[in-house]
Amino acid sequence: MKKTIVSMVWAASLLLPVSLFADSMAGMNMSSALLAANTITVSQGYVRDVPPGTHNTAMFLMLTNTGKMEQNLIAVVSPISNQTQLHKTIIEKGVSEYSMASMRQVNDIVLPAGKTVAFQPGSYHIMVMDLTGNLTVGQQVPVWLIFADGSHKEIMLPVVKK
Ligand SMILES: [Cu+2]
Repeated sequence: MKKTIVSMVWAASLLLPVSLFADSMAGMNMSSALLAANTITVSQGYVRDVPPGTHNTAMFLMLTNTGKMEQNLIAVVSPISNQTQLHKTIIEKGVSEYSMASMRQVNDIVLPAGKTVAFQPGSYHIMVMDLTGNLTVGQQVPVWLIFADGSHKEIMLPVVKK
């Protein structure tokens, strides 16, 4: 959505006098520095190895928002899978002393400014469904993180046995 607005601003700037054009160029540079793809850093990421023939796995990572604006992760895409979802594991207290862990799909994950959000077992994870092939430990998997502001970040995550 924001990307469309940026393109419209860009198109409008072509019709403006030179001085205003220069101002809007400065604005463009600033907005590019504010894009999620340029302010989110990734660490400790991996794809969990699963036995051959398994259909699903999960990706885990730490996302740090180094910017001053909140960002939203809305989707993840990778060629190892036909479908990925953003999931959160929720521990639900039962009526007895037993609690049950269940996974719930979420539409987006908020990445607060200056904070690190951990995708780890028992919490947020990237659910990888319908694997297109078997995984190999040490294999480097290309992954695209897609943000609500229309920017994306391409990263490589290793397959790790956990
Ligand atoms: Cu899940």
